[in-house]
Amino acid sequence: MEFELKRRVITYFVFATAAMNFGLSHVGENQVSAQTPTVDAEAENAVQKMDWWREARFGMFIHWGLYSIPAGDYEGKTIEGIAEWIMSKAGIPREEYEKFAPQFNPVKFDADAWVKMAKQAGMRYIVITSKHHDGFCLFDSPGQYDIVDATPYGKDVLKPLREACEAHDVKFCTYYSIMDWHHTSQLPSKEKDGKPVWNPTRMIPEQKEAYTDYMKSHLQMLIQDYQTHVLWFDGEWPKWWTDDDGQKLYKWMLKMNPNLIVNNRIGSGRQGYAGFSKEGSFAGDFGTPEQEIPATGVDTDWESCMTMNDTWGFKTTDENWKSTETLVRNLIDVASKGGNYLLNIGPKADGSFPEASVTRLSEIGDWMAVNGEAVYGTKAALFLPEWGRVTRKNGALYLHVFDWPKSRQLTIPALSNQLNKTVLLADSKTELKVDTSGEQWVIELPKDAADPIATVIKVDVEGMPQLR
Ligand code: FHN
Repeated sequence: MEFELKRRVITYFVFATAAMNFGLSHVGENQVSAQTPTVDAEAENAVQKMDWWREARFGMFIHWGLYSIPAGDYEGKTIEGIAEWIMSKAGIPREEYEKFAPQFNPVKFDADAWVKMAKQAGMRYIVITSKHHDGFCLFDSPGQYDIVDATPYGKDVLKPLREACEAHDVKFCTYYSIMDWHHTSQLPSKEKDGKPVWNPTRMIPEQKEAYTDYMKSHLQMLIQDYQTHVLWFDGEWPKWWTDDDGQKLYKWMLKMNPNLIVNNRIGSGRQGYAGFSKEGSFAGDFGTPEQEIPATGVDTDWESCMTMNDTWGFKTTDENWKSTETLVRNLIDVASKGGNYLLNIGPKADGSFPEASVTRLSEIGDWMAVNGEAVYGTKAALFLPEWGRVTRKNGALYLHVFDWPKSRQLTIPALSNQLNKTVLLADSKTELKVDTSGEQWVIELPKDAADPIATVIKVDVEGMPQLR
C-alpha cells in the first residue's frame, strides 16, 4: 500500500461525536459521548484498561500454523491470494489437510529471538494466531488438534512466547478465529467441482452450543493460563454467529479479566475491511481497519493491521515486499490519525522469519530508536500538511517531514500554546528558529533532512498542542 500524500493543509480531524458512531461499546479517551458518562467502576476501567494499548501504538502480528508448510503451493499449483487460506482456496478436505500436522516441526523456533526482533523494531505488543480458520491450535489445547499432540515438535509455542514477552516487557496477545474449518460442528457451505467450499462454514444448528463451549474452553485457557492481554477475534462473518453471541462472549471473558482488551470482530458490527463498526452499540474495544488507513483522524480506539508483502501466512512466491520507507510512513500516518499499527510477520514452517521481514524490522527499529517518542502515546493531529504528517502529545507537537522544503522553511498553523523550543529529534542540541509573529508559525530548517524516510521536528510547548 503506497503511502499517498494528499495536498491540503486543512483541519481534517473528524471528532467522533460518540462511541456509538463507531459502534464501540466503551467511551474512548477524549471522546465526546452522546451519553451521560457513567461513573461506575466498570466504565472507568473500560477506559483505563486501554492506557498501555494507546501508549504502545505499534505491534507485531504473527500468522503461523499448518498453512506455513504448503506456503501457498498445493498439488503443484500456487493458490491465488493469502497463503493461510490454502485449505479453502485449494478446496482441501479436512482429512487431507490434517496430514500437514505430522510435518510441522519448527526446529528453528526461538521465542526469545522473535520477541527481541519485535522489541528492537519498536513494537510494544505481539498478536499471534493461537487458532486461525483452519482450527489448528498453537497452544496446548484441551483437544488433540494442536502443536503438542499432533506434531513431531510436540511442544507448546505460546507458553515460551508469553514468557519471552514478559522478559522483554512486550505485551503477549492472541488472535482467535470464530469460524473453524476443522471443527465437526461446521460444514463447508457447499461443494464446487467436487471440492469443499470452506468459507463461510455452515453450522449444524444443534451443535452451535457445543462449539461455543469448545471455543470458551480455548478462550479460558488463553485468558487464565496464557494471560493474553488482547483477544483479537476474526472469522466472525458467518451468519450463524450473531452480535448477541459476541456481546455474551465479551461479557463472559471480561468477568475473568476486566482488563482484557477485545477487538470489534467479536460481534457483527464490523463493516468489512474499513474495520469500524456500524452505528449502534456493538461489542469490542477498538476498530480494525485491514490493509488500509482511514483518510482522516479518528478520535476513538482503532488499529490498522497490514502485511509486509501481500500475504499474512508465509507464501514462498510472494516477494512483493513494501519498502521500509512505506512501512515507517504507514506507521506515522496511522499514529497521526490516532490509531495503532499492527504489522504482520509470516514465519516459515521451520520457525524462522523471512529474511526480507528481518531486514525491514531492523531498519524500522533504526528509525524508531531516534524518533519513537513521536509515535508512542501520541494522539490524532489537528491538521494534514502537504509535506508529511503530524502527531502530538502533552507538551509537544511532532512534525514528520517526508518532503524536505528547498526553501528551508516549514509553515504550520499557529498554536495557542506557549512555545518553549524547537529541535530535530535527530539533533536535540541545535535549536531551530521559529517566527511566531504571524497567523502561521514559520520554522527555519537546516539545509538537509536528517532522515530520508521522515525527519521529525519536535515543537516543545506548554500543555497539549491546540490550534490558535
Ligand atoms: O481471513 C483472515 C485473514 O486470513 C487474516 O487473518 C486477516 C488478518 O486480519 N483477517 C481475515 C481477513 O479479513
